[in-house]
Amino acid sequence: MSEKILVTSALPYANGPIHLGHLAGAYLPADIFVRYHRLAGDDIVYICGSDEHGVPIMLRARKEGVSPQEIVDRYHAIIKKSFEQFGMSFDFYGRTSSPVHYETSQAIFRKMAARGEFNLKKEKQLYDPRAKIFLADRFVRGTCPKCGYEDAYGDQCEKCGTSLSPADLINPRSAITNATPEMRETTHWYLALERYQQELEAWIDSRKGWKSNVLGQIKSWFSDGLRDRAVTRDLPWGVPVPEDVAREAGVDAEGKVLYVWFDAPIGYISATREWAAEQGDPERWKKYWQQQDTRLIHFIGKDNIVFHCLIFPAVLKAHGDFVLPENVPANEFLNLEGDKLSTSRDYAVWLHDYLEKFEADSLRYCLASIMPETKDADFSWKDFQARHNNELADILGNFLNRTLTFAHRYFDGKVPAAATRDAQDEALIRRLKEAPDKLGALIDGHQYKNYVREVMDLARGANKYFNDKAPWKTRKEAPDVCATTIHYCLQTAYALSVLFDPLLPFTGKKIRGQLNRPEDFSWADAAELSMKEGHSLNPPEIVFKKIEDNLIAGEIKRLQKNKNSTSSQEEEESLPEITLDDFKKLDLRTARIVKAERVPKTDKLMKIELDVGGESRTIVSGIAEQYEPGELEGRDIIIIANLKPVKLRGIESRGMLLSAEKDGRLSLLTPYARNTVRQ
Ligand code: B3M
Ligand code: ZN
Repeated sequence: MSEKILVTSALPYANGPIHLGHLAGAYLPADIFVRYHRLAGDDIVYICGSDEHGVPIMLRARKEGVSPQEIVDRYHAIIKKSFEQFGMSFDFYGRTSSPVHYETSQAIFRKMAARGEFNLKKEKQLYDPRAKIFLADRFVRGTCPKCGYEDAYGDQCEKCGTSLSPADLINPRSAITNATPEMRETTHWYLALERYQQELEAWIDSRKGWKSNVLGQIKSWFSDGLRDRAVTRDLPWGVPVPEDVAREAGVDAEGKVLYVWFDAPIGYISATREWAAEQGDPERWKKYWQQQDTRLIHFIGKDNIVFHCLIFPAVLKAHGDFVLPENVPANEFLNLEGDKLSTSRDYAVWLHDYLEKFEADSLRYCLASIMPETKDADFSWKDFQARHNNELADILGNFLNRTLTFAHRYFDGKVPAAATRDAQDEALIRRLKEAPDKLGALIDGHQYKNYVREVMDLARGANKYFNDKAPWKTRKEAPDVCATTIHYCLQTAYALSVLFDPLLPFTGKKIRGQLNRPEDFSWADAAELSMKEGHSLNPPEIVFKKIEDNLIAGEIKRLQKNKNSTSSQEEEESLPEITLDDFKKLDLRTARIVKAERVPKTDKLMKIELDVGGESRTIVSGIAEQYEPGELEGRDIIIIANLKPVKLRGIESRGMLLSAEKDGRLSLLTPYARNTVRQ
């Protein structure tokens, strides 16, 4: 029975190109899923678009001396084109600077305001008098009160990890103009998220088949307690707060816009509206968003979980009328040659660059094979080359080529007749009959790596069948058996073109071209043995040319250069040299963690009771996102014992624990003493 499915992929920010990490996270799995369900005959719509608001876009525009619209126009075009060339099969790729999006976001905001779903809060915020904008925490810099680092952000000190608010900073300055910010009063609308906690917990409990990495993050938000969240900002770029709503609330709407994470997910709805209008049926979007029999699935990266699993569902609930997601199969992150991707250091493989040198399907195959479904994964150029050469070319390509070449050389380029089947023929046919359901279930269950392994295994089995049947021998000794072998090899070649199609759409088309078969086919056709005796075949062509070492070496060299380089930002932050005397000022001591607990109403702070050589002391550290209290207690760590005490969230912190970043993760430094004295 056909299903009605609405699929979205996270809207990429239109202030830079797409890289491999984006593809492995929110885009490739979705495209495989959608392509499969289309072939399976389901009523599926795939929506995406550019996310064109937010402060980073504004800052980039300021840096380049152009308008934000010029930035988003540039990158919307680059992103859209590279997605098309990568085979992303969106039904509609929209953008959140479109008039339909403004109208849709404002209408949802208006209805929620009318239903009393917002709390209005007056607050004091830092204002940049030169840029004439209020500063989000991230855009205030200053000296960290804890460690004295002079480039701490308004929300966190990157050096000692302490979670801060702009008011904590010493000598605060605007990250945009360096001006000294002024404290000004402003009013914002807050989504009353707290009141939805119970309902959201029950809804999450009702979800089936959600990934543990997603549920884990959601549960930690629940245990911290959901708090109301501001859904408006004072910024010159964004969807304006509707004037009628502001007037009604007695607030001056001037310069107030919807928070980017309030309007962006609504971009899924507005893009579906634009799609429906393009279909000539403007109301058709409601069939997907406002009927409960829709399977709504959001494909995202793990950094977007809270917005898609808590905040956007709360908005949809608060508004009423909308379906909520069946699943949000968020992927983890993709690293690059063992290191974290870094767009600021250009330590990335950009999709539009890749496509100038390599085939889309080679990358689709490699990324799907290593997909970070439940844990971070690593892309390496050597592995990419190996998978292309040893699997795509040597297994799939080889089977196709030897089958078609044999059919042209000895059967006049036609499908030969099949005589009686033997056990090997039956076994192969059985695998073809079972494949559509088996592979379809893996894809529908978001097990993409398993799907890739199984479908390539089918190609391996086909090669084994060819070798075991040895048609080059039976051609002389038992021509009927030879004809049967090639007959079923051609059936298998067609089946593989269908079963690989969600993953390798360009290759699937090439194979069907060589088999002289139309592009009108369904998933179930893979099991139909539909290559008829006497059907004429087109001449064979190599489907996967090998990738040479020198091409890969060039890519690795480029990355190495960027890996070691530092971005201008990192150059600024590399610290000045110190002398031995400077170092001797540090009183480094080992300490045992006696007790650890999260500091209430903070995301990052942990209060830690220590035993420092018999003396008890308390420190506060920004490690609560990386560690659980329980796993810290009893551990020995190293602290700077003579750091000037500082009060954080009312707790006096006397010292600082030592930590370092390794493989993109925070690692606590711990003492290692040999048990025995070296002889
Ligand atoms: N643009 C964040 C990101 O690109 C954001 C996604 C919006 S999805 C509604 O990771
Ligand atoms: Zn600090």
